[in-house]
Formats: sequence, structure tokens, C-alpha cells
Amino acid sequence: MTSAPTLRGAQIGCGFFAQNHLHAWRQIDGADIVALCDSDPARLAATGAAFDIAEARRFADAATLLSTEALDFVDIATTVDSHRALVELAAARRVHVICQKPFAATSADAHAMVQACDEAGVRLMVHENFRWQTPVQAVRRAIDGGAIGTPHWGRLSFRSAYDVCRTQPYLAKGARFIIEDLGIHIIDIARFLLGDVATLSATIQRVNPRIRGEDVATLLMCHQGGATSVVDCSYAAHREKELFPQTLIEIDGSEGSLKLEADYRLTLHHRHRGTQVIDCEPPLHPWAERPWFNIQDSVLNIQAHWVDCLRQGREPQTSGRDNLHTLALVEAAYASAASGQAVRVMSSAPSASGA
Ligand code: NAD
Ligand code: 89Y
Repeated sequence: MTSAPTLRGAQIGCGFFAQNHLHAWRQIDGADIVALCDSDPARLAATGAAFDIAEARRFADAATLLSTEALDFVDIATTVDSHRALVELAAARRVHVICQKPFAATSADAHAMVQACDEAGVRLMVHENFRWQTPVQAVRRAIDGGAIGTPHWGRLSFRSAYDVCRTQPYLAKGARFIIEDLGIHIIDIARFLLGDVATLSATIQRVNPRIRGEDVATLLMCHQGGATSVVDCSYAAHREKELFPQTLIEIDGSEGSLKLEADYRLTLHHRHRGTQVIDCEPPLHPWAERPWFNIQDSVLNIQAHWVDCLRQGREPQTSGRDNLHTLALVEAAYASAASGQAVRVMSSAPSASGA
């Protein structure tokens, strides 16, 4: 039996979060990162040295990278402003693409990237990793296994006062903050667990005067299948116990309920079968650290999913096309918060959320 050749990838963007991508790639069979690209020479050099990428395979610009290296895919971990140019460049070179979230700042950019990859015949996955967190996967398995019957109500809650702007200073400068940066993940988890959304209303608040955008957001969503969910996110929640970066989840169903509580404790209650408590703490990989290890493990999981999809010729769960739905909800949340009205969600893409 012959094994499939190892996929050749390049990492574009060698900043704060890309270090997690690179550690995870090392742990995944079936793909190697053979080249790096970053427009910042210091970051390029430091990351190249840390991950043993020869100087000849370190590039300051993506066009040179793509015309020099023979690649199967690129993994883009730059901030949003550069995504469209980089994705279109990769598509033009017929190279498959992973792109970090937020995929695009505008719906026009998102649609253009999806179209460019479709026309080039390349796969496009948005690095929407939160649904790949070990506890979130356990919640989805419990629902699929009938543990609570048909879900009709959910609350997904991310409340913290962790200073994310220290390692990601750009987050303090944007006109938009928590919905676009973090809420986008929680919205995606809500779609993953309860399906696509028909209407949404939202409020936003800015509590921390040192940031420009909103740091508190509360969303009420009516899902197409009839469920209702509340998504509440805050970076201004000073709690007795800091839970960053845990998403807490409660879901009520026709036969019972589930709760994902602090420290990855999942309680399943069935009205006839009783109560079961499951420890869903993610693995702490040798390269990971607390409190980030839950997110770091999900990076490994989504990248492994990407390799499986390329090998099997399947569309990834959070393809660019799928992410148009998540982005439509982000836009709807800001529109609702600005108008004070509930918003009917407009999205022109077919659903592939897996829910
Ligand atoms: P960063 O600023 O630390 O790193 C981005 C890097 O990209 C920089 O080194 C910069 O020089 C480089 N870069 C920018 N444009 C480029 C271009 N055109 N060509 C080559 N290099 C370019 O940012 P970060 O904190 O690492 O965040 C990167 C992305 O990751 C953001 O979109 C952020 O939202 C996302 N992120 C995701 C998660 C998650 O869990 N999915 C967590 C944190 C950050
Ligand atoms: O950028 C964000 C993300 O995607 O996950 C957490 C984060 O790093 C800060 O909100």
C-alpha cells in the first residue's frame, strides 16, 4: 500500500498567533510547513530560527514565496486587512488556502475571496477553530447522540477581563472589537450546535475607556430550526475566577439539558436516564500553556481536519462559503446594535455548518 505524499505548506504571517499554527503543524502527520513569509524581518528571522526553516525559504512577500516554492497550500495568519490580497494571490497560483478569522472586514471582500477560490478550483478554509475545541466537540457529540432530545434553547457565554490587547495590541485600535474578534467564534459555535440563524438582535457597550470598539456584546438569535439562543461576550467582566478563554454553554432540549461549566465540566441531564458528568478538559500539548491550551488544542484539531479534507477531496466544515453565514451574523449584530431593531439575517451562501 502506498501512503499519500506529505502536503507542502507555507505559513504567511509569523506573528503572535501563527506560533500556535506552526507548533501544531509539527505535530500533524501528512503536512509539513516548508517555507515562511512575513513582511516584518525580525519576526520572519525569529520564527525561521525557532522552526528550523532555512533562510532561503523565508520570504518577505507572498508573491515571491508563491513564485519560488512548489506548494500545496498556504496558511494565512495575518490580520484581516491583508486577507483578500493574499487569498487572491494564492488562488491565482492554484494553491489551496487556509485563512485566519475574521475572514473579511466587508461582505464584498468575503464573497470575492470565495469566488476567486471557486474559479481557481482550490479549497478555502477559514481558521474558525473554536468549534474544534475538545469540550465543544463533546457538546456536539452529546446532542447528536440524543442526550437531551431536540434542542430548543441555548446560552453561549464568554465573560472575562483578561487583557488580550497586551499580546494583540491591534484589538484596542479598531472601531469594532469584541463581536468581530471573539464573538465571531461564539456565533460560529451557536451555528454549529443549533443551526443557522434567521433573526438577531444585539446590544453593545464599551466599558474600558482605553479601547476604541465595544468590549461587551449581548445577542439574541432565533435559529432557522426554531431554537432560540443568547450569545453574551465580555472583556469587561471582572469575576472571582478568571475563566479566559473558556466558553460556557447551556442547552435545553426536549428530553433534558446540558451545561458546559467552568474548567471543562460537562453535565448531561436526561429526564428519564438521570445525570452524567464528563470531564472535557483538553490535552495540554508540550508546546502549549495555560490558560491558552484549550484554543491551542483546537488549532491542532482544525489543521488536522484540513489535511483530512484535502486528502479526501472534501469541503472543510468552516469553508469560506460556510463562513459567509457567520460573517452575515457579525454584520447583523452591529446593524442591530446601531439601529436598536432586530435584523433579519441576509446571507446568499448555501449552508454547510454541519449542524
Ligand atoms: P500579529 O500582528 O501578531 O501577526 C501578524 C503578522 O502578519 C505580522 O508579523 C505581520 O508582519 C504579518 N503580515 C501582515 N501582513 C502581511 C503580508 N501582506 N505579508 C506577509 N506578512 C504580513 O497578529 P496575530 O495576533 O498573530 O493575529 C493574526 C490573526 O490571527 C488575526 O486575524 C487574529 O484575529 C487571529 N487570531 C486568531 C485566534 C484564534 O483563536 N483563531 C487567536 C488570536 C488571533
Ligand atoms: O483574537 C481572539 C481569538 O480569536 O481568540 C481569542 C483572541 O485571541 C482574543 O479575543
